Amino acid sequence: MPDIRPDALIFDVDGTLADTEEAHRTAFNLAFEQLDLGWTWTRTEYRSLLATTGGKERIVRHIAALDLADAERARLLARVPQIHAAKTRFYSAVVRDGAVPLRPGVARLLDEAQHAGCRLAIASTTTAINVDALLHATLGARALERFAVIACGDQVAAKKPAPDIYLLALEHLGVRADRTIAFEDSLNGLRAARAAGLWTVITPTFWTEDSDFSGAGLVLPHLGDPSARLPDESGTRLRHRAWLGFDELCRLAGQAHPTEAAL
Ligand code: XBP
Ligand code: MG
Repeated sequence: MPDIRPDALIFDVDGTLADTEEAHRTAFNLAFEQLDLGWTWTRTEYRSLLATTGGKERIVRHIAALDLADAERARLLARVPQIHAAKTRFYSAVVRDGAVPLRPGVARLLDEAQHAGCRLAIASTTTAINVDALLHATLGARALERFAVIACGDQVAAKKPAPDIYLLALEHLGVRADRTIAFEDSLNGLRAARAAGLWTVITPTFWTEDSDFSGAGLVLPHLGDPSARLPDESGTRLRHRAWLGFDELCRLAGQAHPTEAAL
C-alpha cells in the first residue's frame, strides 16, 4: 500500500496534547473554595464527571445531582458562568506557568508532520484561553501560528461526542475527512471524530483508559519518543518501531482507506 499523505492532522487538547485533567480538577476545586460553594471533586468523582464534556456542563451535572430546593438549584445554575470563569483563571494560570508538559511524542510528531507539508489543527472542548495557555507554554510564543485552525469551546453548541467541532475544523481547513487524521484520548472524542468521518489515533490517559475504543484506527499508550519508547506490543503494531513516526502514521492510515481517492 503506497503511503498516502494526509492533508491535515487534527489534535484534541485535553488528554491528547497534554495530560491536563488533574490540573482541571484542581482548578475546579480552587474555584469552588474561592466561591465558598462547599464542593470538592475527588479523582474518582471527576473521572465519572468527565463523561460529560465541557466544564460548564460538568458543573451543571453536579448541581443536578445535589438534593436542593428548586430556588437554591436555580440560584446555583445562574452562577455557573461565574464559577467556570473562576476555574478557567486558576487553570490557565497554572498551565501558563508550564506546570503541564506535552505528552511523549507530541512535539516530535507536530514537527515531522509540518516538515512533510501536512497542516495542523485543533478540535477541543476546552476554552480558547486554555488552549492558548497550553500551546504558548509548551510550544513557545509563536505556537498558535503552527495551527491552521483552532476550533474549540463554545464555537459549537453540541460538544463532543457530537461531531460538530471536527466538522467545523474540517470546514475551516477546507479538507476532506477521508484525507485527515484525528488524535484523541477519550471515548467522547473518538465518537466525535468517527462521526465526522476521521480515521482516529487514540492515546488514553488514566482518566479515559477504561473505555472501549473499538472503531479507533490505532490505540497506543502514547505517541512515543526516543526518550520515551513504546512498550514492545505497541512497537509490534508499528512494525517494531518504538514511537509513531509520521511515515508510519501515513502507512497505517493508508491501509485503512484502500482506495487511492481516500487517505
Ligand atoms: C476535555 C473537556 C474539557 C476539559 C475542561 O476537552 O471535556 O471540558 O475537561 O475544560 P478536550 P473546560 O475536547 O480537549 O478533550 O472547563 O474549559 O471545559
Ligand atoms: Mg480529550
